[in-house]
Amino acid sequence: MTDSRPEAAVTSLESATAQLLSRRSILRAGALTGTGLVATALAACAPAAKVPSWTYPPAASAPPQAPGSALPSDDHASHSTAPTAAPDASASAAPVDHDAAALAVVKRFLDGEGASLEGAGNQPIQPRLDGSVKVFEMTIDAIKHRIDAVKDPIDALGYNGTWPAPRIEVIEGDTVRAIFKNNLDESTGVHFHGQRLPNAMDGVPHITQDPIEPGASFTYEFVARTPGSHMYHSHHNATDQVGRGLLGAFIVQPRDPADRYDRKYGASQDIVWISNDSLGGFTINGRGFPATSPILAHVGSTIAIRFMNEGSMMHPWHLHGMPMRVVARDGYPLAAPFLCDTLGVNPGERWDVIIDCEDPGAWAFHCHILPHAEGHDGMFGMVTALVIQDSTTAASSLALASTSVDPIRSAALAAGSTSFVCRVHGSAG
Ligand SMILES: [Cu+2]
Repeated sequence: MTDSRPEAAVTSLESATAQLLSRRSILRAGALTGTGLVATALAACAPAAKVPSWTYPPAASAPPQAPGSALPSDDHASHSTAPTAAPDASASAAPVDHDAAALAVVKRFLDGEGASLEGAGNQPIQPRLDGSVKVFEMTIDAIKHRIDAVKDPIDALGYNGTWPAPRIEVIEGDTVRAIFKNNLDESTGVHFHGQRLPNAMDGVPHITQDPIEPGASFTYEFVARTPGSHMYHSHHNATDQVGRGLLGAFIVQPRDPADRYDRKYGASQDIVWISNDSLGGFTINGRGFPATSPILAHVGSTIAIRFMNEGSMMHPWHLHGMPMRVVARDGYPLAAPFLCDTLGVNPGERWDVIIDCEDPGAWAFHCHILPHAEGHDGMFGMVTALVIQDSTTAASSLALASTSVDPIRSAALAAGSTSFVCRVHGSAG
């Protein structure tokens, strides 16, 4: 997206990220106290709160509930109310300390956990030019990948060593040559999903080509004639290989600059958001909350998000606070863009949305299949936040950078949230 993100926006994002990192380093000492810090924060801000009844699904020992019975309510402890559905292994009795667990994971997000991890995927890759041909040299490797900073690294796969793969971006009409060297101990094939391709370049082993054997290479060459948001991924043993990370974004910018999102909609950020739901659980760009990246913007700015689903389940993406304007499906501009706040994205689909960042604050942005996003230990998986700062907040955030007030907290505070003031007490003020 380098040619569609104004320098100012990039600088702002990097500055904000730097603040997060700065704050994280300051907080590291606090983190050493572990649950003691959390307990202190909770004790400092929740003395008068009534302990709520827990209405999440029942304990396994709960008796079946008669059909038509009332739903659990605050008047019933969870162990006395039971839906008729079979107990889910992830459901449980009231957690020992839900608030502490939920707070701890949010603190990790505020501390900038995602930015602290090495091996970020979805980074732009620059081609080598062979005359006018844009050449991308790719390897296919077994890698160790971190979903977050706490879980053990997992045995994953990556193009050029990352999950998601490097983000390939070209211009409509470019000739693309992508050379894939297979360093795996199994065969594979690479499909450019959404492109109108010469059949021999379609990347389906035994249909259009022989498998790319271990140690071998295959060169895909085609004219990028289908503009929009597309993907590339394995098309061989794909449940496993894509599930383990052989996936990436392939963006074809329209030939006419006036049709690109920065010019067409005034988008100052063009964000690729690839979901997956296999190895490593529910992920956005290869990370699970709290290691997902927040989206940082300013009041009055406009951003574009390209949802891409490389998983095997539908995910309805829900933005709090303001609508999304849906402008393209599978790379094709919609004749009639529409507004929504929840957008289902099926496996293989790409949906592009434009968001006018009107209201300051830290707005949750998550999959609304709740078992993909939040449980009794707090939020996880497919969750991040759209953080919108107004100009005053942005200025104060910069001014207070040395005291480690981060953009997320600043935006939340400026928008009137008291939760962060209290709950993160002791970590940054
Ligand atoms: Cu989901």
